[in-house]
Amino acid sequence: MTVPGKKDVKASGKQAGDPVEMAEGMIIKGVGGFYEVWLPGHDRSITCKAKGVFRREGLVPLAGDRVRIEAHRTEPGQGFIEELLPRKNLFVRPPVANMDRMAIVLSASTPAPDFHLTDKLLIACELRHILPLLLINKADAAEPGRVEELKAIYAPSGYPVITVSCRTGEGMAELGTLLAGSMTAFAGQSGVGKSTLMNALIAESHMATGELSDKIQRGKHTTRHAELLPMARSGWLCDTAGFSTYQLDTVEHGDLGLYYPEFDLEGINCRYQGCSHLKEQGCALQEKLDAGLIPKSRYETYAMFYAELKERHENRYK
Ligand SMILES: Nc1nc2c(ncn2[C@@H]2O[C@H](COP(=O)(O)OP(=O)(O)OP(=O)(O)O)[C@@H](O)[C@H]2O)c(=O)[nH]1
Ligand SMILES: [Mg+2]
Ligand SMILES: [Zn+2]
Repeated sequence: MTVPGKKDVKASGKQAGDPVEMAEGMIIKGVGGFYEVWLPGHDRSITCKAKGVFRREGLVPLAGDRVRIEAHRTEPGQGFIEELLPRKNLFVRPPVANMDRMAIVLSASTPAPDFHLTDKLLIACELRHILPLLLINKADAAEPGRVEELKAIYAPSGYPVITVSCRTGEGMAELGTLLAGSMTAFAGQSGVGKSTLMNALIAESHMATGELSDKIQRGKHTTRHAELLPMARSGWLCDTAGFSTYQLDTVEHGDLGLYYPEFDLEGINCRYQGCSHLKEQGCALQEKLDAGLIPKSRYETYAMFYAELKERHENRYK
């Protein structure tokens, strides 16, 4: 990383000769109380600590956060985070902020897809106005028909589904074009190939990718912290381990169906007010399911999440 000349750090309104200067940047990594802050326009990052005031206010700076920093002229590369700028959205676990998109990665071979995780993540995206994208990876190692089978589950939702392979390069150009210019979090089970995909998408990478061990079917060098990586053209990719399990967000169980676009609950006009769409006779959604218009896997996760949210609601004061 290059050390900047004085001229390329924004004027702070402070006196000339002042040992500190102010700048705006974005946290690309936070480990052990040290934050790597990217300074756009300077083409470098600077290591910062958070001011004590954050701890007192219970604020935790996150990867993806836009911040104002105070940089020391005398100690190049070191500074303090002064202020967190307003967030567009955030995830607590994993801790990341300001994502535009989420790439949810599924494997067409091993490990077998976890539809509960996938559908929880899709709901999380809907709630935060983050654009989800489904990536069916390892197309090279798939049984015949498997990719089509997975595509058919998500096609009715209208979410973009792209088939890719890190081995053959299939779909990678299309993916790179789609993600250019945005901040994308990669999510999905361990071993589906998130780090490998990101490695292929960025010019230079410091990420470790693990060979899937036959015994435990898990990447050996599993990603352990959130880190934003710059793409060659423009945009950032966020590698994080925390999205390989995800706790369902709290939504009204009665509204859950609204987060499944293909249910089209406003369009079908279920005849019952407050229909759960699970057991009522003559329910319009169940008719759609019987007609094969709703993928079974999607309806199954709906039924499971509905029960979980209803129970959470009933126990909310306990
Ligand atoms: N056949 C095949 N193998 C792949 C492909 N992409 C990734 N892999 C392999 O899958 C294994 C796991 O890949 P990683 O990129 O480490 O997976 P990850 O999703 O980052 O895993 P965690 O960091 O543990 O969450 C590695 O052995 C990769 O070489 C692919 O397109 N085809
Ligand atoms: Mg990884
Ligand atoms: Zn209904």
